[in-house]
Amino acid sequence: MYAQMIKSEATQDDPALLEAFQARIDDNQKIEPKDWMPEGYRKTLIRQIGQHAHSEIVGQLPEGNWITRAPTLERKAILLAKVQDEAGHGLYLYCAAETLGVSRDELFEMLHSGRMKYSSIFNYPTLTWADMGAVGWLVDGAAIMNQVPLQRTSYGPYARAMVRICKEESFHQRQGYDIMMKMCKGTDAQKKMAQDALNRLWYPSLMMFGPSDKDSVHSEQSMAWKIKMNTNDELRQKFVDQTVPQAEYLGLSVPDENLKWNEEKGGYDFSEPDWSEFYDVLKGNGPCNTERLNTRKQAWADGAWVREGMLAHAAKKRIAKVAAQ
Ligand code: FAQ
Repeated sequence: MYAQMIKSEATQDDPALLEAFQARIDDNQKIEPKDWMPEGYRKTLIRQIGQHAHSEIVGQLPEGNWITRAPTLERKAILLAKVQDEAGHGLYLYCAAETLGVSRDELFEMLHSGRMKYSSIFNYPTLTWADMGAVGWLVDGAAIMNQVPLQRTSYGPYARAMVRICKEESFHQRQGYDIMMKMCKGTDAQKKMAQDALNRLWYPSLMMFGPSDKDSVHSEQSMAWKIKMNTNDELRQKFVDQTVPQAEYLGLSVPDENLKWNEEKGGYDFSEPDWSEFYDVLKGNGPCNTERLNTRKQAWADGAWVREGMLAHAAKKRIAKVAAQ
């Protein structure tokens, strides 16, 4: 792998290679780990896939908060399964990133030192059981809207990981909506709780798609390379158009007085999120940034004995193998 990387760096500026690479992308061919790729393509993928993997892992925390407090045994089992699925998604994605020549230890180090991000949404707290409904409905709903197109992304291992992830995210979204339905058909207090969850999580969910297109740094190049299939605003619009009728069905109101169907564009007009809040959360100043990162760092420290044990076991086996030769 290292030799291959050195070789690819030496040929980075070769216009013929770059042209042939772009032609493969334009022809919808998949790029596989051993294929030549521009360094920028490789780095962008590590950034996006790594950030995505971290989001799945950190994303377990707001829901993990409610496993011990789920209202019934059935709800607890469903939530537990969902949170375990998210761990699995993180693992597929770390594996996909590793095929690009970065190690899992390096990815964790970058998360823990703040050099790599995870989705802004997970820096908000989950205050009531209704938040479990709203996270499934809105957060998984937004994740699916973004990830279904990524099944066609140009990098083979990422596209294939997305296929399974999307199937599981659909189940997650349905279970979230099911919780919202129960709450909305329940007592006045339960419906109020559901409305409160929607009020708090609506704009953070819209932020999941990233800054508006005019402020997106990576979209243009990532779309040319088919690392991203849509712009941030395109997906945000699709999400609003899909979600507003679902809120209406629940009898809930979306907390946006500018929300209005626009016949001409065939979609809703809606208020932009507060982008200063978004950038502030990215800088580490969201309500839960410190708590989330500290929890992950603690988990890494707590797992040190497992890693050390496994390395010692592998070393022992290696010595035994050499001795037997
Ligand atoms: N949060 O130039 P762009 C899930 C950063 S999975 C934090 O537009 P790009 C499952 C961006 O990194 C959710 N940072 O960036 C689940 C860049 O900064 P950088 C995660 C954000 O990459 C559900 C800067 O802003 N999904 O939820 C965010 O082209 C329930 C400029 O932005 C994925 O990761 C943000 N929201 O577009 C788990 C999907 N938005 O890196 C548990 C794959 C932007 O230069 C419970 N990723 N930034 O320092 C993508 O599609 C893209 O990376 C975007 C951002 C669309 C997120």
